[in-house]
Amino acid sequence: LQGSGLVCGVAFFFLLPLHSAYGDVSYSFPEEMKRGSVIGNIAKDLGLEASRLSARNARVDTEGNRKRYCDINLSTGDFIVAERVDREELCGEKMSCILRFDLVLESPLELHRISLQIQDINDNTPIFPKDTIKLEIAESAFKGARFRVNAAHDADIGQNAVQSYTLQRNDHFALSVQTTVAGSKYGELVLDKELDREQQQELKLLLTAVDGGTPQRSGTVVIHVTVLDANDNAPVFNQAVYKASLPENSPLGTLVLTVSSTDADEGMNGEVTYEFSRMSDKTRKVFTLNHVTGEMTVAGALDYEDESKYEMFIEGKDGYGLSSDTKVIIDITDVNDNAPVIYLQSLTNPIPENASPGTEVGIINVQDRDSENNRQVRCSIQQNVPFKLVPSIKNYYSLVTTGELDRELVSDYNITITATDEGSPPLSSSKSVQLSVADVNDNPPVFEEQSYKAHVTENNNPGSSVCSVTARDPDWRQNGTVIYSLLPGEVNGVPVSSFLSVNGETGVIHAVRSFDYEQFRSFKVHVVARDNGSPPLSSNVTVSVFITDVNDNSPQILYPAPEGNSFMTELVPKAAHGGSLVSKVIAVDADSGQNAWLSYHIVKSTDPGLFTIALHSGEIRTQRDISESHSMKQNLIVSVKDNGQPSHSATCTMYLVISDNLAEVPELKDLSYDESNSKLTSYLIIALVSVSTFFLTFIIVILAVRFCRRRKLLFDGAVAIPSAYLPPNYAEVDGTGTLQSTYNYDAYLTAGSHTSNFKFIRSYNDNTLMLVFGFEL
Ligand SMILES: *[C@@H]1O[C@H](CO)[C@@H](O)[C@H](O)[C@H]1NC(C)=O
Ligand SMILES: *[C@@H]1O[C@H](CO)[C@@H](O)[C@H](O)[C@H]1NC(C)=O
Ligand SMILES: *[C@@H]1O[C@H](CO)[C@@H](O)[C@H](O)[C@H]1NC(C)=O
Ligand SMILES: CC(=O)N[C@H]1CO[C@H](CO)[C@@H](O)[C@@H]1O
Repeated sequence: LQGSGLVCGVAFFFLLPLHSAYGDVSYSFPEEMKRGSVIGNIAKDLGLEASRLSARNARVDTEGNRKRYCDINLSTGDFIVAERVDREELCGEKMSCILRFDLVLESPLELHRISLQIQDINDNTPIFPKDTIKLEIAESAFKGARFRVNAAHDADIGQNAVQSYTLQRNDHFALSVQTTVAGSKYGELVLDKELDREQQQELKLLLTAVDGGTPQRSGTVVIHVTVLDANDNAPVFNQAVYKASLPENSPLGTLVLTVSSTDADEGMNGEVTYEFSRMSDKTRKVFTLNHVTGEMTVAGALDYEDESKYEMFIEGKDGYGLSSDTKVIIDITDVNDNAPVIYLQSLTNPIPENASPGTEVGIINVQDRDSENNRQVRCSIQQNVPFKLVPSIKNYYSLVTTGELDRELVSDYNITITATDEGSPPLSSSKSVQLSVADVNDNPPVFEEQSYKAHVTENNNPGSSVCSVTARDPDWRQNGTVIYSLLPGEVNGVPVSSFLSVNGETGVIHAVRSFDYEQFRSFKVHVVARDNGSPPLSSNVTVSVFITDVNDNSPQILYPAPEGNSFMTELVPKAAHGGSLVSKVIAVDADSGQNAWLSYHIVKSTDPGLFTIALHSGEIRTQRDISESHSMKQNLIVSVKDNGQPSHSATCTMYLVISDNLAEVPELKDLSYDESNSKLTSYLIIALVSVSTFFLTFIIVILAVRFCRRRKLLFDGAVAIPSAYLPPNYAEVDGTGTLQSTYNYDAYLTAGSHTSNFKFIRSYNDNTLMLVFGFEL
């Protein structure tokens, strides 16, 4: 029952007074005293005899199996500390901590209660639950925000427990110490100045808790403040303006530049993505931007000539949409990618061949779309042409001639203009210009020969060709078209045109009439070759016509006179000896050469053998002596023959009278002379009359035709009279006997030879030739 009473005594500890009246004793003693420390003297306090304690077997009992914290010195009666007493262990946070003992004495049994109040000493320091306190505070926290810090714990109680806290000096936080309802104290960090994660990402604050004991004890903890990011920073580009220079024609995918920005924030707040903000559509097609890396690459064709500078803005945006932008300027540098282009602005084509050196033929413009050196263009043409390029203003060049042109040598030029720029590598282009040289009539026709000789046998057919002349003119078309004509002139007082005609186109020279070698043997004409240019150029050549003889004339016997006209008689002396010259036959032949080489023969004679005739001289000689037996009248028929092929001959009769006296000769008369004379006169009269009549008729016809034409004009005669139509240079000659107008035709020797000086009309009878000279009606 006592034991349980002691246990219960703990429960109503507060109710009991320390010094109870039942012989009990109370002590108060600090904890943690050394073993053997004397708490008090029980023997004295209880009034017991110390010497008897041992005898009475005094002992201190504790309840249960609790440790024996205290004991009694039996020899002195002192109540002493037997074991270390730790108040905190025994009583924790209880304000009152009382240990109860029983002092048991035997013989007689005596029981005394001893209560020992353990006094707290400041033997514990304030302790924070963890070594470090981690606090995460958003940087966006406002001033005044409070953050509670776990309280420090001190096992001691009362004044020895945590009394206050102190915070290490810092910029941002102040400490406010709070007391709970239970009375314990804790600290609160009060944000005194806003945090900036970007400035200071974490803070370490030393918080010290102190108790109220003496000596004072303290415990510290490190408050680790991590400043949490708030998206309070926009991305910031490293450069305000990015500049890059890029050659044109850079391949797709070429990296242009990389923009980068930093965002002081972290996490999503600091994750920057890039995109184009302000840019033209054109620019948009040419560049792409990697949203994550900020690499800008070429995505389209870059053409310096199209656009030499690109400007755009790139926006950098963080995860929560804060953004900023930067300007990007990209300069495209020129690459020599455009060949020069040659424009032919004007061209004089064809150029007349007489253009003087230095004549401007064309204007050329050269353009190169590149810039600077790449657009510096040099222009040239090939060497071997008489042209050059003269630089003019800007990129203009004049194409001028450098020398004389001669169409007859070179009529076409292929001028290749080459333009090369000064880029590296240089580009060039060329253009071919066709130039023709226009003809100028600068070449007179030139005869192939210095002079021409023609041989014509006489009695030729009118219209037969005599020879032909050819002249060449290297000029073009009409400037080189040669027309032949005869130079007017006279041969023996007769116009040359009555002898020859020339075909204006072919140069074939025709005889207009039959020539007679016996009339003239040669003549000269001048043939003019004239071109058709304007003005025309001409040259002339001499054509010598030699008429060759034909045996067309019979020998003509001059003596003796032809038969019938006179009876010439030669007297032969009777005494003539053989070999004496009797007479001579004289004959001539109009032909020449062999054709006129005459031989004489006696064809028939009265007394053959009496006379001989010299073969070539025609001298008639006696062969024998004349004798009486010979007949007085001797007739010789002499034939005179030329040597032509075939030969012609004439005969005559030589009357010889062998007599010494002329009176002996009978019947010598001459009648025919007068008769023929009067006949000739009457023929002449008739001829005169007919010519006069013809002439008169002719005049009348001309007048009539003229009159008719005028009437036609006046009265607008609708009736065409085909027969009255006459070609301008053609004269129809009325049939008045001499001309056969019934069947005449225009005997142009060559078709279309209107350029011939004359025409002739051939009558039905092929042998008669009429020449009609230029009567213009
Ligand atoms: C000029 O050039 C053209 C084509 O380039 C060619 O057909 C012609 O034969 C050339 N002419 C000359 C005279 O070289
Ligand atoms: C002939 O030459 C003249 C100048 O003398 C020129 O005007 C004309 O065009 C030339 N004719 C031809 C067909 O070339
Ligand atoms: C004929 O040619 C010569 C030189 O060849 C020239 O002197 C003369 O004037 C020319 N005659 C005519 C009529 O053209
Ligand atoms: C057991 C014990 O502590 N005895 C002590 C009691 O007191 C005397 C005198 O002070 C000591 O000598 C003993 O040793």
